[in-house]
Amino acid sequence: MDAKEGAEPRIIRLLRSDGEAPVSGESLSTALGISRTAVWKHIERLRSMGYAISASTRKGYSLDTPPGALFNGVEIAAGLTTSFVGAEIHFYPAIASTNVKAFELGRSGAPEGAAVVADAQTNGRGRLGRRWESPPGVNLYTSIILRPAIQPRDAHQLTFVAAVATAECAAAFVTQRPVVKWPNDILINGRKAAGILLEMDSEPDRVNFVVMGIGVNVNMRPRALPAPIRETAAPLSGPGALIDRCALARALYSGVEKWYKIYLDKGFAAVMDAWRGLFDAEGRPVTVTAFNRVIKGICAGVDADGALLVRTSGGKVERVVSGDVETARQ
Ligand code: BT5
Repeated sequence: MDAKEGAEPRIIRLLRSDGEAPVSGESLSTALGISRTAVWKHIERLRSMGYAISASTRKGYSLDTPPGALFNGVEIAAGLTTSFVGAEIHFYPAIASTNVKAFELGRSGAPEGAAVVADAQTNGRGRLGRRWESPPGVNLYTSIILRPAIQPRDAHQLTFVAAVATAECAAAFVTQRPVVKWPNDILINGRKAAGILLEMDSEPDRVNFVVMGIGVNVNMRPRALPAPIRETAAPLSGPGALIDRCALARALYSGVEKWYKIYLDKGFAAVMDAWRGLFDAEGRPVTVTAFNRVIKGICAGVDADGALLVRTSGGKVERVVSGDVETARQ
């Protein structure tokens, strides 16, 4: 486990703060308020994580690993500017599902904003027991614990918070305009670049915590995916230009914190205004599969509670709270 305010991200930050100049063990120990032996132990751990840190007895420590060259919790935390999202980062090279881990951490009292990140998931989950393809070395899989004082019936609203934050974050890394697909996908050029899985632990009248799981296809090439989704998935990065996953994770945490605060301070309507600006299916023919029912019609937008509205051929407007949508291409 790595924490933002833990010693190791701070050491990395300090070693990078003065260009190439070495930093003495003594100044690290003073800056961190820990003994020189403790500094040395942290340096050893950082080396074991893959950081190239050289030491000279006269000058001190130098770091030769450029920002973003490694993908781990220390590297994400070393440049993080949020106040609580990602303040505690639990990083795993491989894990069954970051959502499952975050749920366990939530149950054992992890604070709001604590995040789980994995380089690979062996059992990445989508909605309704579906699978989220999660190969190593290429994507971002993260789950954030939130503890909003809301009713369980309103918890689905946080899916829209996540979608706006993820789309806004994606927009900072790609030239194409990200689009949201109701209720939980982010599309680039009509292909799925990110998915959101919200899970909660609640009492009948209160939410104990929500796990906001976000999977982003960052550098994965679709040919790495199984055949059925090879045509429907896309990464954020274009050919030959990889995106720094640590920078993306930090941008995502900043976005989630920003939109979560807007949600708590200004209400769901403010989030939905932004979400509607990213939604392009209104007025287009849609086919919705919801609880084994298929509804065909024209998308009439999304109501104030985030339900999808579909005008069927008889003129009736159906309200859909959960389901999968296929939108005809324009
Ligand atoms: C989702 O479900 O889109 C939610 C995905 C959430 C994944 C994150 S990763 C971090 C956290 N930990 C987890 O275990 N999960 C969350 P849904 O709308 O049900 O879409 C699932 C469908 O998307 C699958 O049935 C496939 O068709 C397709 N799919 C699977 N993997 C994909 C990928 N990597 N990229 C694009 N599409 C994919």
